Amino acid sequence: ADMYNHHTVEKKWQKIWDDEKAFKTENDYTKPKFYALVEFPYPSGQGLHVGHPRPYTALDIVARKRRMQGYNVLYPMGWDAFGLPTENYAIKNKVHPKEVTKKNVARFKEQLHSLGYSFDWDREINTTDPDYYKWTQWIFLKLFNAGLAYKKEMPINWCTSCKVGLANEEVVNGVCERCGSPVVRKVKSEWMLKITNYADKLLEGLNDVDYIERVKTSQRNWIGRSEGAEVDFRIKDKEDKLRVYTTRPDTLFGATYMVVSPEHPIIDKYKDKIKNWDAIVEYREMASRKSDFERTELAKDKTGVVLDGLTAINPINDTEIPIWISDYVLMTYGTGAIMAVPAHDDRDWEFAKKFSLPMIQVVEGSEGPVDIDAAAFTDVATGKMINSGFLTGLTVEEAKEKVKDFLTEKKIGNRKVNYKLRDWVFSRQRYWGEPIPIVHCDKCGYVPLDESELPLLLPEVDSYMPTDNGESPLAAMTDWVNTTCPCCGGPAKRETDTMPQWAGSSWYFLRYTDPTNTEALASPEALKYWLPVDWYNGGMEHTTLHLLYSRFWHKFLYDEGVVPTPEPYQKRTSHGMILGENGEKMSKSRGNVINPDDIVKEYGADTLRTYEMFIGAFDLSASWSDDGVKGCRRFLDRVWKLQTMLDKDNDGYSKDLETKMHQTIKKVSSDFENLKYNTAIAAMMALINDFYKKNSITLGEYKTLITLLNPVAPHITEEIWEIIGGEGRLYEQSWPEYEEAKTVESTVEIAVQINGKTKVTLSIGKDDAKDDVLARAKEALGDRLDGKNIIKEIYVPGRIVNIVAK
Ligand code: ANZ
Ligand code: ZN
Repeated sequence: ADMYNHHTVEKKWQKIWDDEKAFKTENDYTKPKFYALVEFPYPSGQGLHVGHPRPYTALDIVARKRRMQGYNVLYPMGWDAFGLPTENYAIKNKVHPKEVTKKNVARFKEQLHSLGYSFDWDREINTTDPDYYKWTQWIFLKLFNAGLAYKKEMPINWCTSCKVGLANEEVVNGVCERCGSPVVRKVKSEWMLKITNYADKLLEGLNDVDYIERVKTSQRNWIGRSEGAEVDFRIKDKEDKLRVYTTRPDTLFGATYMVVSPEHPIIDKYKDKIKNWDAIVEYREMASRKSDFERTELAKDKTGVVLDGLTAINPINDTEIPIWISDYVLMTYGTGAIMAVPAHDDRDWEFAKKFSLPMIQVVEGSEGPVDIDAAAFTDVATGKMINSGFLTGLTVEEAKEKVKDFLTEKKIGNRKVNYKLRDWVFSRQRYWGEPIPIVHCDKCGYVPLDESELPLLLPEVDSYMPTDNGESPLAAMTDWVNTTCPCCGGPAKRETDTMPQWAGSSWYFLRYTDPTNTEALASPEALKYWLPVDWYNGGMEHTTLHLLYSRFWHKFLYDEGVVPTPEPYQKRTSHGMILGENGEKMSKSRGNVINPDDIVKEYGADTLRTYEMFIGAFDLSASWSDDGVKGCRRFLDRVWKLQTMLDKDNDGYSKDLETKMHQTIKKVSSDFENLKYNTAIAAMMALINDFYKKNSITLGEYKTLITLLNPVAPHITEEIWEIIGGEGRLYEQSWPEYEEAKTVESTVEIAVQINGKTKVTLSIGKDDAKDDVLARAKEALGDRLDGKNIIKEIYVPGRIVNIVAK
């Protein structure tokens, strides 16, 4: 055979697959289904990154394999195309974001096409398409009508230079991640979604899905459910009470001071009574410049100021204790105030040490005395109560329950469950997003548009520049903004904020099931058949935002009767990053970015696919290696050259490789399902070494090999299939079967002895008959038996032949 030419072969098959609509998915409800999903990309100006093909190839492998196994497979692709980078590019280059998006999508699509993915391109979706975002808006209206969307004054991170609200993750060391300008807090009225109403359902649902453990754990931590109590502390000689949230009400006798957040309203209320007001103001100033993350970092040096003039009374023993303000207490969690128990809490301990505040030990370890002067004692599992009045002698768990009952009975507190999860800030003051379909009327308040008014199109604007006062560019479009109230017909104004990028991706997997439906986001039949997604793979960085948001929307739509399953995704896996050769993240500034186009050009798409699967364990990050790429190309060349040693007449397996064939089918089949693409490829590499060793391969062996390899390297294998006269197309063939019994080695090496001394070894079938084995043993001994008198012939099955002779 000629050298393998990836240029012609890959183009040829991509065209045939397109022409034949090879991977078009029908909604054929009679077949068993398999819905494979990868996170749709943001079509950035940089084009495809080598990180993209890793998950796309992995699920393409599974999709192709399942098709060969007779499943009706849905493996779709689309564009998550609203968002900031496109808008910023549009501003800078004075082009419409629509045009930018179109150009970027075309480039991405061409790149993905060149990699030979089996996506059904007839189901392509784009979140910026009005036929698509009509339904994003429709879901928002449903949320609004269900009372789950509301407007609220919120302090947001405001970049003074970009003039945009930033997410917490976008603020690094108090400055804007993008431009480095200082970020200030600005109070703005924002749309919020009540994801917190679904906190328990989002937690419980995790028990019913097959997500990798670290995804479940990080969702659980993000939701952060904790059980505790609220307790009221009286302020001495004042009317007010200071309410705290604690997960350790058992330690109430050990509370030696209180801490309130610098933003706590009690501070302003007693302004006149506070003697060190200047110090308080100064401290609050400083705290306002820090992010919540910086404030609560355990390692940081504790700071704070005492509220001079106010004290509190511990309700359990009527002791008077001081009240401090410190930034380690957040206004956004619990009640914004805590009772400090320095003997048993690490942060309180550090604070007490720094300001020489008293400590009272109230829990004792089972292993004798503990030194609370050296560190806080935080063990709850074995602890017993001491110095605690009616609680003394109880275990921590018993004491918790008893105090909770006591607090409830005396009406000075109650049981309380808290969550770390916050409501979802759903407004963006930007142009390139879905318009929020709400108008504001002075008489009627916030009024939703009628469903028939959707999609509410994004109007053309003169400038995409955000405004100085923090309003969206849409606010300048007075023609569009001024409208009539759907409720009373009076004058009203449209909402000018747009939705965040997370909106379109919160339900896109529903749309793929029925992407052109004009009556509904998808038909009930299509949803019933395809849901849940059987396997969803995506980045770890999307575990807490996208994955949680989309589960929230799905659960809401389930409660509304729109979707048939309580969970959107049955299985979730995650891939590791591909790093540069130096083991660092690929970036322009490091100059270590690999362009997938270059690899496809030089070595071919099949090589890139094989390499990205062979690079290492799928869930771990891996460093790029040019040698690794070349090695994978060599492997494919070797598969190609097997044509030169083909035994065309044998459509079965050769006897000596039969076990190996069955073993390889078994291993590759199961590895593909278990994210072990690298070991599957290694098994195929080992198999072809065996063909090279004997310089021959049967037709049956070759067909099986290329069928197994087809999901990884679809072009070269399809070409070989055609050359060796395979019937039809390779992608239409059945997945190879193996027999369990034939995966175990059936031949054994036995020793052939004369008078107990081994002379030769012999390869026999485990089940071969005794007479047959003895005959072959004597033949193998050749002239060694000449002139000898055989007395006895012994065969220990599968182990030894011993000829006793004189
Ligand atoms: C007294 C106490 C004693 C506490 C003890 C802990 C250990 P999780 O599990 O995260 O819910 N806390 C409450 N509100 C806070 C706020 N707004 N900012 C910072 N810390 C706050 O943690 C609950 C615990 O975190 C609460 O229980 C409280 O400290 C603190 F030995 O109360 B604890
Ligand atoms: Zn009105």
